[in-house]
Amino acid sequence: MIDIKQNEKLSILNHSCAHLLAHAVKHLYPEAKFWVGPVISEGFYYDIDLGDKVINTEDLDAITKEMKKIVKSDKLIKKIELTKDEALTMFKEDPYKIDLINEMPEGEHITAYKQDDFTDLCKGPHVKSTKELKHFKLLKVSGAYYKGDANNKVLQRVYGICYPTSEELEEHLKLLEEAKERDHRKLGKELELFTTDKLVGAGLPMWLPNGAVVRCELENYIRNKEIKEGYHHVYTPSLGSTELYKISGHWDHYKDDMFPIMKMDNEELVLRPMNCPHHMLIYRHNIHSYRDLPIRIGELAPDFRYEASGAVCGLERVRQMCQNDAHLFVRPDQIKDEVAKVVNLILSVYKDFNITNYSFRLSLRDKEDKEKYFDDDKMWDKAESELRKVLDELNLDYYEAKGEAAFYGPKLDVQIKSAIGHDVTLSTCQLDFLLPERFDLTYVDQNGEKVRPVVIHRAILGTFDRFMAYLIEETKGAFPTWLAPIQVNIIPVNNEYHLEYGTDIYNLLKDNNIRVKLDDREEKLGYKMRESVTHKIPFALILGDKEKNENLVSYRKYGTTDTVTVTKEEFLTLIKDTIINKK
Ligand code: TSB
Ligand code: ZN
Repeated sequence: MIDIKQNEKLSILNHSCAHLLAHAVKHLYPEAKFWVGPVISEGFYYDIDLGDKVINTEDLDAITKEMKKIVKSDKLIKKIELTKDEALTMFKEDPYKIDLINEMPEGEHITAYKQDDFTDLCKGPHVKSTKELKHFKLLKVSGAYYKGDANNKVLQRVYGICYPTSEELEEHLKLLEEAKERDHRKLGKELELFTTDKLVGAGLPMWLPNGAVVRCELENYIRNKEIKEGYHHVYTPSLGSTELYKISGHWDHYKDDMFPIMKMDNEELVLRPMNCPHHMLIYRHNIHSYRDLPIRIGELAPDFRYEASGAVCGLERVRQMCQNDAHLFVRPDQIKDEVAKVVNLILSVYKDFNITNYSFRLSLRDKEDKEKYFDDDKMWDKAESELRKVLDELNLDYYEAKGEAAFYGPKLDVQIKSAIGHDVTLSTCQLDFLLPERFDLTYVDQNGEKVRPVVIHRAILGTFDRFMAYLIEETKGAFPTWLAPIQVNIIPVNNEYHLEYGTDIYNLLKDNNIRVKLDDREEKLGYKMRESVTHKIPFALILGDKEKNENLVSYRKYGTTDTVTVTKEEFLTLIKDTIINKK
């Protein structure tokens, strides 16, 4: 989907449309007061104070009608230049605008835009006439705190989108509709993959049996892949003492993202937000020689983060997650090779899942932000330039982002876009010179001296939670056969004659570790076939007289309309091959 903010022409159009919206609202609700109406990646919105009035869908229709009227009447949009005093006089009825004007520095060049009987404070630029705003749509309305502060009044935020042509608008609306269909929260419910319950809490989804099957496959898949790459897996506790996190630096730089302390007897415990400190201690448990490195410690580990309640989203952003985590303890001369191996592992996994739409982001610190980042410029400069150098040597296409690093070091993040447009990190590979220092980690080098290793933090699937959200949206819930909760759905044409044969096939497949279901309900064949499709089961087997008498099966693959008849042995070979080769 086009990022409206990144396109100058569309930005101007959408910004002008925000004014058009405010203009129409002012006609319908003369008492309305306006805060801001910015362009966003998805179009525009306007925050409006309507007293106690809450805008509903019918109101949106009425506002749309009024906007169309103004469009039709072809009002010229004129720029007005103002001094601060003139601006204060012009907007004296509008406390929010007065606020904005007062916040502007003295001598600031102020402009407003006027269209007929409506004038709004604005930097511009705008289109020339309201008639250019013909192809818009108001999308939704929600409450939004004034200045985003929960102590302030709730304003009505109306969202919309505008395009130069009706075709472009229609295309956009179609994509929006498709995205809604792909939303993992919707599909997760329909396919019974996960659920949430207020009694458990926000951001704490529960994986249902169907989802748990997929997760288990993912866990086995990545664990096996890592074992082949020389990783050793461990299990460590989800709790740690506050002391541990004071040593690691989490206490100083990550406390706000952690759940509060649990005090018991003389102990202070916290739920861990990351696994690094535990893994540092595992490394420290032994004495290491330079010959032992790299040491790769992996764990599928639960972590807990106090994500804002407004930010939690299905499985995509949760408060308890399970990381596909590992910490690699390497010698400085091994950094490049190990980062390369991590990148290759990411690429190989993406190939298996057919993930193609992503970008690499080099996440750097924000030098000014002393609270978020460990304060050691020398260390940061070294880590950032080292990681950048490695990425350049690997010829990786990446962009840089300031203020996105971890508190302990820079990251190579793999960014994807979720169905509802969130830009989120899936995989990550991070270079860290800090934690080895904080935990006094060493190995004995060739000269018998104790020296520091470097740590690479990495998560390939990120977390199983977020990866699952991504997979659901990418596959639209139609998982590849190797992951599907049910792989084969057996449908006897008529229970009376074909159930026994159906049961034989069921047992054959089950004995071969295929996840199979026998639909023995007294329902019509067509109904059962349709349901098989609704549940997105990769293979439906239809068993009637011919199949029973000749020891055959007829199968239909999800997403196709033709039925193929083969011997049951052939089918077994086919399905096993499909699963093993992740087809
Ligand atoms: C890779 N210490 C490192 C680790 O060794 C770490 O914790 N990195 S992280 O903070 O970037 O988290 C790893 C991955 O977890 C991210 O790349 C992202 O894919 C996933 N993740 C982060 N926060 C959440 C969340 N709230 N819900 C679901 N997944 C998340
Ligand atoms: Zn880590």
